[in-house]
Amino acid sequence: FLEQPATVSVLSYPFSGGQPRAGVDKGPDHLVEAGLLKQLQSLGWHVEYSEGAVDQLLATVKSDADIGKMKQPRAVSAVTKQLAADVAAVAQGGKLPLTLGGDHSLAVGTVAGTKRKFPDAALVWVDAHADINTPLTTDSGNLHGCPVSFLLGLEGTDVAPFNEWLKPCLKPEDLVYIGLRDIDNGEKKILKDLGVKVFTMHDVDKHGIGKVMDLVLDHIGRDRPIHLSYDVDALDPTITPSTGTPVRGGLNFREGHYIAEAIAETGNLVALDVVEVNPSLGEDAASVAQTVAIGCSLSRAALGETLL
Ligand code: B3U
Ligand code: MN
Ligand code: MN
Repeated sequence: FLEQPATVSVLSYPFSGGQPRAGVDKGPDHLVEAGLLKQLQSLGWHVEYSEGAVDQLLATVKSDADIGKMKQPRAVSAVTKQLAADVAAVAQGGKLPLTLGGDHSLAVGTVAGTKRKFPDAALVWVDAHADINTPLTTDSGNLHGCPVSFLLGLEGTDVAPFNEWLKPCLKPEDLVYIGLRDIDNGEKKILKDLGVKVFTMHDVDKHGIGKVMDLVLDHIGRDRPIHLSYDVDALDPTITPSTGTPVRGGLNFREGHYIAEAIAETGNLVALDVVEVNPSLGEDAASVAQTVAIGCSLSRAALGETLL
């Protein structure tokens, strides 16, 4: 689905407004400083890099009072609106957008952008969390817990400011989750009612990651464009400690990379998000360095790095 020479356009989006912890906006700089761009070049990709104008976008938001339960809705909407345009432009140019977050509310923009070029794209969401709360079901009000409901257009998501630019673009059958283990009760009901394909950590334990990825690809099909949205908190906190909402019992190092490798092997990846790296969290500098290094190695694996 990409044009030759294969080009990855890295979009840095230092945005933290979808959740309360400072520091996740520093994720992109740390990933780039760790050498991500050169590493992708070494894999044979042409690499472009640009920084989203997050500060300028946020300057357009004068005040951002809660709307219902939603926190910082104007900031999230302004940033994801521009990100959708950026991702769509990259995809229209035959290149692969790699969005570096920032928090996972950014996926409202990335997936909406992918869907403008590839309406048939499947979405593989790797996360400890389902991020499918709606403005009506969310307890926290943090919009990084809600992006999937906006993409699906669930009840309660047809709200300003999002409905000024965002239209539902995802169908429940387009979506597969891997790694979930912290799902709110309201989210469980939504997932069951919609019949979304979910591979929780229980399923990874039961089948092994190899079988789970076979089932993932059986579900979405092997000839469709794939958007991979990777929250580093899907991995166990011993592997990626520097993230805002760690949950024990996660993917181990190989399981996490195998997911990315199996998607790469399809040759159908058209967009990648790597989100929720927070260099301000974690016990020490080694925790941060390890989390950042894994953000890089997951990106490489998704873009075709193999062990042999
Ligand atoms: N489901 C909870 C917690 C959460 C979601 N995503 C993260 N945490 N990272 C919520 O706030 O919606
Ligand atoms: Mn997430
Ligand atoms: Mn998460």
